[in-house]
This record gives sequence, C-alpha cells and structure tokens, in this order.
Amino acid sequence: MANNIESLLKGLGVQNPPHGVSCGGTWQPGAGESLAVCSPIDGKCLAELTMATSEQTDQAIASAAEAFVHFRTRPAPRRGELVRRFGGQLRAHQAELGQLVTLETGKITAEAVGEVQEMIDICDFAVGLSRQLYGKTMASERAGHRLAEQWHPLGPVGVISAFNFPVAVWAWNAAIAWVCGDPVVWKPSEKTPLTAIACQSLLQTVVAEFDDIPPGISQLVVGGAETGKQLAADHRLPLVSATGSVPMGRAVAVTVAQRLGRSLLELGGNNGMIVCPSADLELAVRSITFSAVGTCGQRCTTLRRLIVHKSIADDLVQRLRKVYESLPIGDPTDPSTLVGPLVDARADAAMEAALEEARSQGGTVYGGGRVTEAVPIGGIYVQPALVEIAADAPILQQETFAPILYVTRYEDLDGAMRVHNDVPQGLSSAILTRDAAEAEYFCAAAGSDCGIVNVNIGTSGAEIGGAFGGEKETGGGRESGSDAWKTYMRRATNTVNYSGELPLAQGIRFDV
Ligand code: UN1
Repeated sequence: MANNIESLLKGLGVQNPPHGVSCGGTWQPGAGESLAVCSPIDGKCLAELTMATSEQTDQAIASAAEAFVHFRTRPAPRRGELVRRFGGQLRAHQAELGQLVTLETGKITAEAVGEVQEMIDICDFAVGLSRQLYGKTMASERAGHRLAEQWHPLGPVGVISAFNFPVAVWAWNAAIAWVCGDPVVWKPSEKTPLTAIACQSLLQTVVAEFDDIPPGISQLVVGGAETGKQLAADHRLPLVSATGSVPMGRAVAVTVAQRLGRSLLELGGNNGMIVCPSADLELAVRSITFSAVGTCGQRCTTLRRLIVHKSIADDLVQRLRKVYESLPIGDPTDPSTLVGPLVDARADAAMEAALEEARSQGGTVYGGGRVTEAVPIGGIYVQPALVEIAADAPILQQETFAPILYVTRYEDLDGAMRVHNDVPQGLSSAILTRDAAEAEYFCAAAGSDCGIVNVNIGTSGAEIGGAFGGEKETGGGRESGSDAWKTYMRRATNTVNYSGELPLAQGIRFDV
C-alpha cells in the first residue's frame, strides 16, 4: 500500500489492513481474488486488496439480516441520531475523504469535496426525515373504524455503486435506508473501494457509540460483477439499489424481478439541453462547460447533447470552442485544474471509438485528442471534444462515458423537443431560455421525458433535496430526497374496528 494512502486511511480511522470484506468493522482475511486499486491520476497502485469470496458475501448478508431483527425496532429518530453523528464524522473528515475520492476517481478536489458535501447534506436530510416518515389516515366507509397507513422497515438493502460517485450515491441510499430501519450491504465499484472502506470505518466508529444499534447494519463487500450478481439473487435483500451501466442494471433488474424483489436503478444518462434564441449566452457557456466537462464527462448527469437554435448556433459554438481550447487539464489535485484524467484505458478507447464513429457519420470534431504535456505521467488525460453533427446521427443515441458533447441545430421548438426525447435514456435535461412559455413547455407533459428537468442551469449538479433518477433505460428508480424513502420501507394498511359491530366494506351482508 502506498505510503500516503496508508496515512490518509489511518487519519480516517482505518486501523487494520483492509481485506475483502468488512463485517461489523473487522476486516476478514479474504481468500478471494486479489484486486489492485490504481489511481487514474498517474496509474500508480494505491493498494492491493482481496476480493470477497462468495462465502464472505453470504456472511455479510446474513449479518445484515441478523442486525435487521433488532434495528427495525429502534425508534426512527434514534436511527436518525446515528445518521446525525455519522454526518458529524463526515464533516470532521471532509478534506481527507475528498482527497481519497480524488486519488481513486481522478475528479478534481473541488468536485471531490463537493461529493463529500453531498453525503453530509443527505445525512442532514435523513435526520429530519427520521421524524417525518408520515403515513396517511384515510376516511373509512365503515362507522367506528380507523383506516390508516404505517411505514415499516423493509429489510437489508443491497447497494451497488459506481466509480464516478464512489461515496455520494451510497450515502443517498445508506442514510435513507438507516433512518428507515434497513441495514445496508454495499458493493462499491472495484475501482474505488478505498473511499468505501474509509466510510465504513467512520460509520463503525459512530455505531460503537450506541449500545442499542448493532454493527451489522453496515456491511461492505469488496467484489466484482460476481458479487453484484450474488446480491441481486439473494432473497434476504428485499431491495437492491444499483447505479451503473444499462446492461448491468438490466441484469440486476431481471434477477431481482425473478425473485419478486424490488430494484432501484440509476443507469445510463444521455442528457440533452435545448438552447433557445433568447438564452443568455454567457450563462450558457458556463453551464454547458461545467455540465459537459466536469468530472471529465464521467457523471451520469453529464451533458452529452446540445440542441441549439440555428440563429445562435455559430455564435455559441465559437464561444464554446474558445473556452474548450483554454481548459486547464491535468493533475486533479492542483486547484487550478478543471479537467482531470479519464478513469482508465477502457474509457479512453470508448472515447476514441465514439469520435471515430461520429466522424464517419459526418460529424466535425473539435478537440478530443490526448494531452501529454504538463500532466502527470501514467494517467490518461484528454482534451474534451465538441462534435458538430446532424441530429439524426446514430451516435447520438449512445452514452459514451467521456467528455464528448454533440452539438446539433434546430429550427422550431417542437422539432428540438422530438430530437431531445428521441434517445433510449431519460435521466437529466435542461433548457436555456428567457421565454417563460418555452420553459413551461419543456417542463410540461409533452416536454422533457426525463426524471430531472432543469431551466437555465445545466444537466448536472443536482441537489439532494429532490428525488434523483430517470425514466426509460435509466431505470425508473428514485434516490435521495423528496419521497424516495418510500422505496426503502414497506407499507401496512391498517383497519382498526372499535365499533363493537361488524359492518362489512362495500355494504356486503353476510349474516351467520
Ligand atoms: C451520478 O453521476 O451518478 O447531479 C450522480 C449530479 C450529482 C450526482 C450525480 N449530484 O451531477
């Protein structure tokens, strides 16, 4: 394990050398496959871990199921207190956790610290929620009856998270799951297990302060696709929440559906933005650039398709090209950098292949090449690409997890709307306009078909307060704020008869 990583992990309270699986805070020696964790910054190995064996994964699920039996009986505000203190740990360690996120993902420090902030925010939200798990009371049609709903803990939740948000997306799930009374079995991306280990360690420090909360409520399983499959197939996990590619999500959905479990999926995004003639172009350039090149184009919410009114397209493309040419690309730990490395060689190959395809489909590509000067050796740094292309080019149907922004032109808003919605994915969307009618049209029933619909901001950078997720191949799940918590609970409809009589619903007479 590289030295600085070791001290970083120590600072975060990770005492034992981590092996594959954490069950209640102790690292179990793994007999599984070894896993080299490398930094995208310079390709250097940060740590050598051992993947969990299927027996260890099974044990982690069993421990979560056992913890559930007691955890579900703890009052929700008590569970909220656990999350409040965990949020306190995250606040106290925000900088180091951010550093770890940067090392493992290659995202710039500002975005990495922002990701930890997103965890803190969801903890705050969940603490409040722990006193607001409201059920409705309905008017009963029968005299002397009370008809009401109660929300109860569901059971252990499997969480499969992706490399690009190695901790925030887990926290959206975990903080909500815990206040709802559900233990969590977490399989982070095998590219980013160290931040996961650090979070698990901080959480266990907090759990140790409680004599009424079992440590088994948080399980970490370091593993690959096989581990994901195992979580999806295990009936002890009534809910599996998965973030990642469409093929991965489809496999999870099918397996979970087979056992009639619940899945919550946050899959591909192929996010579009319509730029109308009245748009503020200054604001447009800033919001487009953040959404398209932030996290080096590796957010689910990254802006990938720009649909610009023909009257302003030349002007906007000119301005964007200028900004793109001077983007500070390089070491993500340098505060002046805005674009860090791609996560790995596969992402680079996918980007190259997509640009090649775009060219063959008549696209004009600006940028997109490798950057080798003034960047750390061993990492993969690229110039974000702008591609002017026809709206019906097949490449626009595809999400490539890299900084490629396709630019197309439109004549009328109905046509732009059709182009916008004519993709298999439906996560995030935006319109830039100063015309209120255009904005409302975009937000209305015949407008954007996505889960996230923005006006005068980019497609990325959502707050935790709203439900996060999308439609179509994005998978339909909702995580984080609003009433997303309901997915993590089971609903009981109670009818209580205090009348001393037995009137039947629907006025049925059944005299015996
Ligand atoms: C993701 O890329 O999976 O809205 C999550 C955003 C972030 C979360 C992205 N708050 O861009």
